[in-house]
Amino acid sequence: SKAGTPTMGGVLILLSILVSTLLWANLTNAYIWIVLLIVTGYGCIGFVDDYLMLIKKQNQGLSAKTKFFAQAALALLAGFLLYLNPDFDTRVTLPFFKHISPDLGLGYIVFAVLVIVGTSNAVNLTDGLDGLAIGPVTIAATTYMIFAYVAGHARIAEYLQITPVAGCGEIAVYCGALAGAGLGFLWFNAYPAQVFMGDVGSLSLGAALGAVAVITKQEILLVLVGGLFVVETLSVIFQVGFFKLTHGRRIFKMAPLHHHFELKGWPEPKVIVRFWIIAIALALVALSTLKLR
Ligand code: 57M
Repeated sequence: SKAGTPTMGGVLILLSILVSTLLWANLTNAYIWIVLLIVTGYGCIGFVDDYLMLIKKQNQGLSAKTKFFAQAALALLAGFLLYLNPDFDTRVTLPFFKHISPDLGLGYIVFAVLVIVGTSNAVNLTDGLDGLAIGPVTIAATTYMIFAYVAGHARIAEYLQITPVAGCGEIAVYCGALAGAGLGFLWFNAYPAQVFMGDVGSLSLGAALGAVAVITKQEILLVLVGGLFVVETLSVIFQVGFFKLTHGRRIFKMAPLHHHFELKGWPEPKVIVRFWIIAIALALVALSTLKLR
């Protein structure tokens, strides 16, 4: 029933993010260029993938291997650029524990790659029902807008005892651009969708959230803020693992998880809105870590 719905709406999301950030962020800030590199680079990977499938009418876009290597290479570059910044802290922040923050040193680059590539693919897996990905992406971007502002403000960061990151307040502008672009897209992607975002949108938005989590030093918290993406991804991992182990049996009617509920008979809008409710609740719990520690 969805055949014929235009896709690659992610191009519009990206343009909106780029224009807003270039207009309103401080362009002498290195973090801004790193997040722009990530969102544009992953957008290009997604664009090529969509282009091959839609316009060239190939059955498959980029191979999984090529896509993964391109994603990893870009994330590696971003991780390396962050590592080169003498002010950047290679300790990882653990939510709820203010005194435990393991220093990964050079290993932080690999950690950043895992966060960015993982989030990119998790958002891509979630993007299978109208508004299901863009809603939680917008919620997560708004949450990180607050974290970025707080971490970039020395006095507030000290008061809340969170890791201060000099210059990261500018990332709040970028998160605002992500959230605004997300809301604008949701207008048209809301059920019944007039447009899908395509890989150009899902891969780049996921990577953008991963990069923001790394820069604001709230990396592990992304598991909570983006909990919905994590659960969708785990549903696929468990489903495929169980299927292989048991030679054909399944845990869910179908993975990713949203298909399971659809097959149980929930109407599509019900699955979507309930998943949004969970995303909002998780974002609120994540925000509570500013005080609960
Ligand atoms: C992309 N793409 C959507 C749209 C969107 C390993 C396996 C879990 C992989 C997974 C997969 O291929 N995931 C990646 C999912 C597709 O949406 C397009 O893709 C873009 C995002 N990359 O922007 O352009 C379809 O999703 C629907 N859609 C909407 N509204 C939206 O706003 O309705 C998307 C956005 C669209 C549209 O129908 O065409 C997708 O789902 O294909 N594979 C799966 O998800 C498949 N699961 C599966 O095979 N499960 C097995 C495995 C895990 C063992 C199982 O459980 O047994 C499902 N894919 C589909 N139908 N299409 C199966 C059911």
